[in-house]
Amino acid sequence: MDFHYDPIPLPHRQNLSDEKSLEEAKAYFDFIQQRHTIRDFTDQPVSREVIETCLRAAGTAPSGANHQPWHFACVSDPDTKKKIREAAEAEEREFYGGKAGDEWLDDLSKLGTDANKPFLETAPWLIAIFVERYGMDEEGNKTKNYYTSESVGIATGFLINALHRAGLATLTHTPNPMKFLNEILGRPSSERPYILLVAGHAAEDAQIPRAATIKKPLEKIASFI
Ligand code: IYR
Repeated sequence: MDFHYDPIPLPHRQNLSDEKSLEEAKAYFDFIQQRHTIRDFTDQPVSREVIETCLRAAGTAPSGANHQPWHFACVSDPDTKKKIREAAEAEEREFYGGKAGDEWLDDLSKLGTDANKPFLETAPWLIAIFVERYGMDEEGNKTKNYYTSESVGIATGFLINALHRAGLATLTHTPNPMKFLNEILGRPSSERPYILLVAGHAAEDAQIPRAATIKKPLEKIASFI
C-alpha cells in the first residue's frame, strides 16, 4: 500500500470573536430564512457566468474520498427545456393520476402542485444534477465512488445557497422517475439523475404555500446531550 498523504498548512482561517461569531450566525439565519422554494418564475435571463460561479461554489462541497461524484447539466436552450417539460409532465400525469398513492397525494395537496410544469420552460436555467455512481479511469475501468447521495446532497445544498446569495430563486424539482434526463441530456448510465433544479427570478406575483412557511421549532429538530 502506498500513501499519498501530502499535508499543507490550512490555507484559510476565520478568527472571529465569540461575539462576532454569534452575530454572523444570526445574520446567516436571517439570510437563509428568506429563501423560498417557488414555482412562479419569470423568463428574465440570468447570465451563464452567475450560474458558473454558483456551480464553482457547489463544487467545493465535501465528498466521499473527495471524489466529487456529481455532474451539473445546465440547460438554457429553449428546445431542450421544452423536451424536458414534456417528458416531466408525462411522468407527473401518471404520478398525480394515482401512481403516487392516496397518502402521498394528500400530503402534497397543501402545496398546490399538479402535473403542469410550465416553469420548466419559463425559467432561464434548468440544472439537472446527476450522481456519478462510479467513475472511470484512463483505461476505462470502473472506479469506486463513496457516499454518493450524501455528497451530491451537500453539493446541491451549497448550490441552492449560492443561487440564493446571487438573488435567484430555485425549485428542487423531482419528477419520478427521471431517467429521461439521461436521454435528453446525453448523460451516461453511470450517472443517476438526482434533482432537477430550476433557477431564475421570482415572478412579480409569485406565491408560496402557507404550509411551506411552517418550520419545525429548534426543540423538535435538535437535542443537546
Ligand atoms: N414530483 C412531483 C410531486 C412532488 C413530490 C414532493 I415529496 C414534493 O415535495 C413536491 C412535489 C411534482 O414536482 O409535482
